Amino acid sequence: LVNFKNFRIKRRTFLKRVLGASTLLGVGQHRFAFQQEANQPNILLIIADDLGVDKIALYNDLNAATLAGSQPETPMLSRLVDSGVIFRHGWANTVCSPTRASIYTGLYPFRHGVGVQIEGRGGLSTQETNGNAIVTLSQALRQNGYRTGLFGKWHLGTQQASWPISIGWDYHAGGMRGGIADYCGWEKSIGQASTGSYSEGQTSVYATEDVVNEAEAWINNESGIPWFATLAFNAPHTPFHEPNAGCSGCVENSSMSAAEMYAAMVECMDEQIANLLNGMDDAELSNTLIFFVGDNGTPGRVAPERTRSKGSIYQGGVHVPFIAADGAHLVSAANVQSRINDPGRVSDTLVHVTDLYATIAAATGSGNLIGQSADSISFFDSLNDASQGSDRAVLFSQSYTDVQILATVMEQETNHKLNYIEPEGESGCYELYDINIDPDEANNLFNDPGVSETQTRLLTSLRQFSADGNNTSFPDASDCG
Ligand SMILES: [Ca+2]
Repeated sequence: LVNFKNFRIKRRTFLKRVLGASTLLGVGQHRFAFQQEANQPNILLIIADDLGVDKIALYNDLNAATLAGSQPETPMLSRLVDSGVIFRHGWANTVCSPTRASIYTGLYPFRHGVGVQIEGRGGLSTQETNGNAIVTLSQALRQNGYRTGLFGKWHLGTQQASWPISIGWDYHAGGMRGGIADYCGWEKSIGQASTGSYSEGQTSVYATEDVVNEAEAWINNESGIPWFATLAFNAPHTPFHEPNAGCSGCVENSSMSAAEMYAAMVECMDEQIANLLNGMDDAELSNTLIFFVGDNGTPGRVAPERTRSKGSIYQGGVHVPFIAADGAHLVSAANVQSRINDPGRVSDTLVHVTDLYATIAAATGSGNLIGQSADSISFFDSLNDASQGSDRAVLFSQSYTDVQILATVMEQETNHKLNYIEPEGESGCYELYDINIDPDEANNLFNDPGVSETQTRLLTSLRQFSADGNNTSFPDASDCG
């Protein structure tokens, strides 16, 4: 066992060196091209895989969800909240690929065309379903002088046209697919835009740690050039396992339950995020904006309700942790200029993962490069100024295949939520809930006379999303009962 451990450490060090060298080659072309401006903060976008609010104790105080057992300790996420804003109502789509496509394009699934998980063929296209060209967030930021790096999971296609390095990222190191076989033995892909190609190989570096090792090496490689780094952790997606005490390996023959493993995997992600931020120098960190989101709800096996979890249109499928933080507030130095005022606050402004696109574009002065996206609504002003909300009046999430449609809307005005459920081979039906007093969606109010005006508004909102090429007309359908 001791020998095995030693081997592992050596291998990690070796990989770090190799990857450090390759990163240098990848971005060398930009070395003298740009200088970081004061209005060009670094952007650290952190995506947790399969993490709903029901697993994050921070949301306990927000009366936002029934919490499931085995809460992970997440001190780093708490520090982020103390350094920024936690959003009470943040939504993703119901599963991985549609959410990731929405983050990177600022579009809803019916427009970017990724309706469900990508398995095998298919992938993110640079054209909307109506034929308009898509400018990815990374393309816009790169054009604005940013280095762009993706660390971890992609899951938006394995064909060249859909590769990250084909559509805006200078560098990608991680898994190309939806999951990895084993956190301590997985296939790693390393791609560089400068060569237009990937190399692949097996690695035994603990996947959660690898994301941070890669990001750290890449960030430290050049200073003075603004960067956009996406940390797309595999954690806490399956395979569930018990990480070792240092969050750098896997315990074999664990006696933990699935829920305990899941919680431990979240704790290791939190610890690795802390490692990255604690390792950054103050000047770098104070000029970095940080966003943290889950890509969909908690998986059924460890969720409070198996049938209302990841993949469903209920809160358990779409309601995710959503935090924005300013590195300036993580640094103790005086006279650091911050971009988020009144840190440590809770925001009731509705935010959706599509909004990260316009928000990050606004934060980096790249708004003129992203084109028109009515779907993505910047909440950047609400970060600067606690008295402001965003212009988002309604949240909308969906998933769809040729035979099944799920969609949901929630309005800012009343926080009532309308679900549309059309299973394979059946006609659609609706449910309506008051999320303020019924966050678990237990009391269906559809066709209740007391909410008739609200119901009409929500149906109108939902049908607005059926315009312009959506795949359903959201018919007059019955109460789901
Ligand atoms: Ca996911």
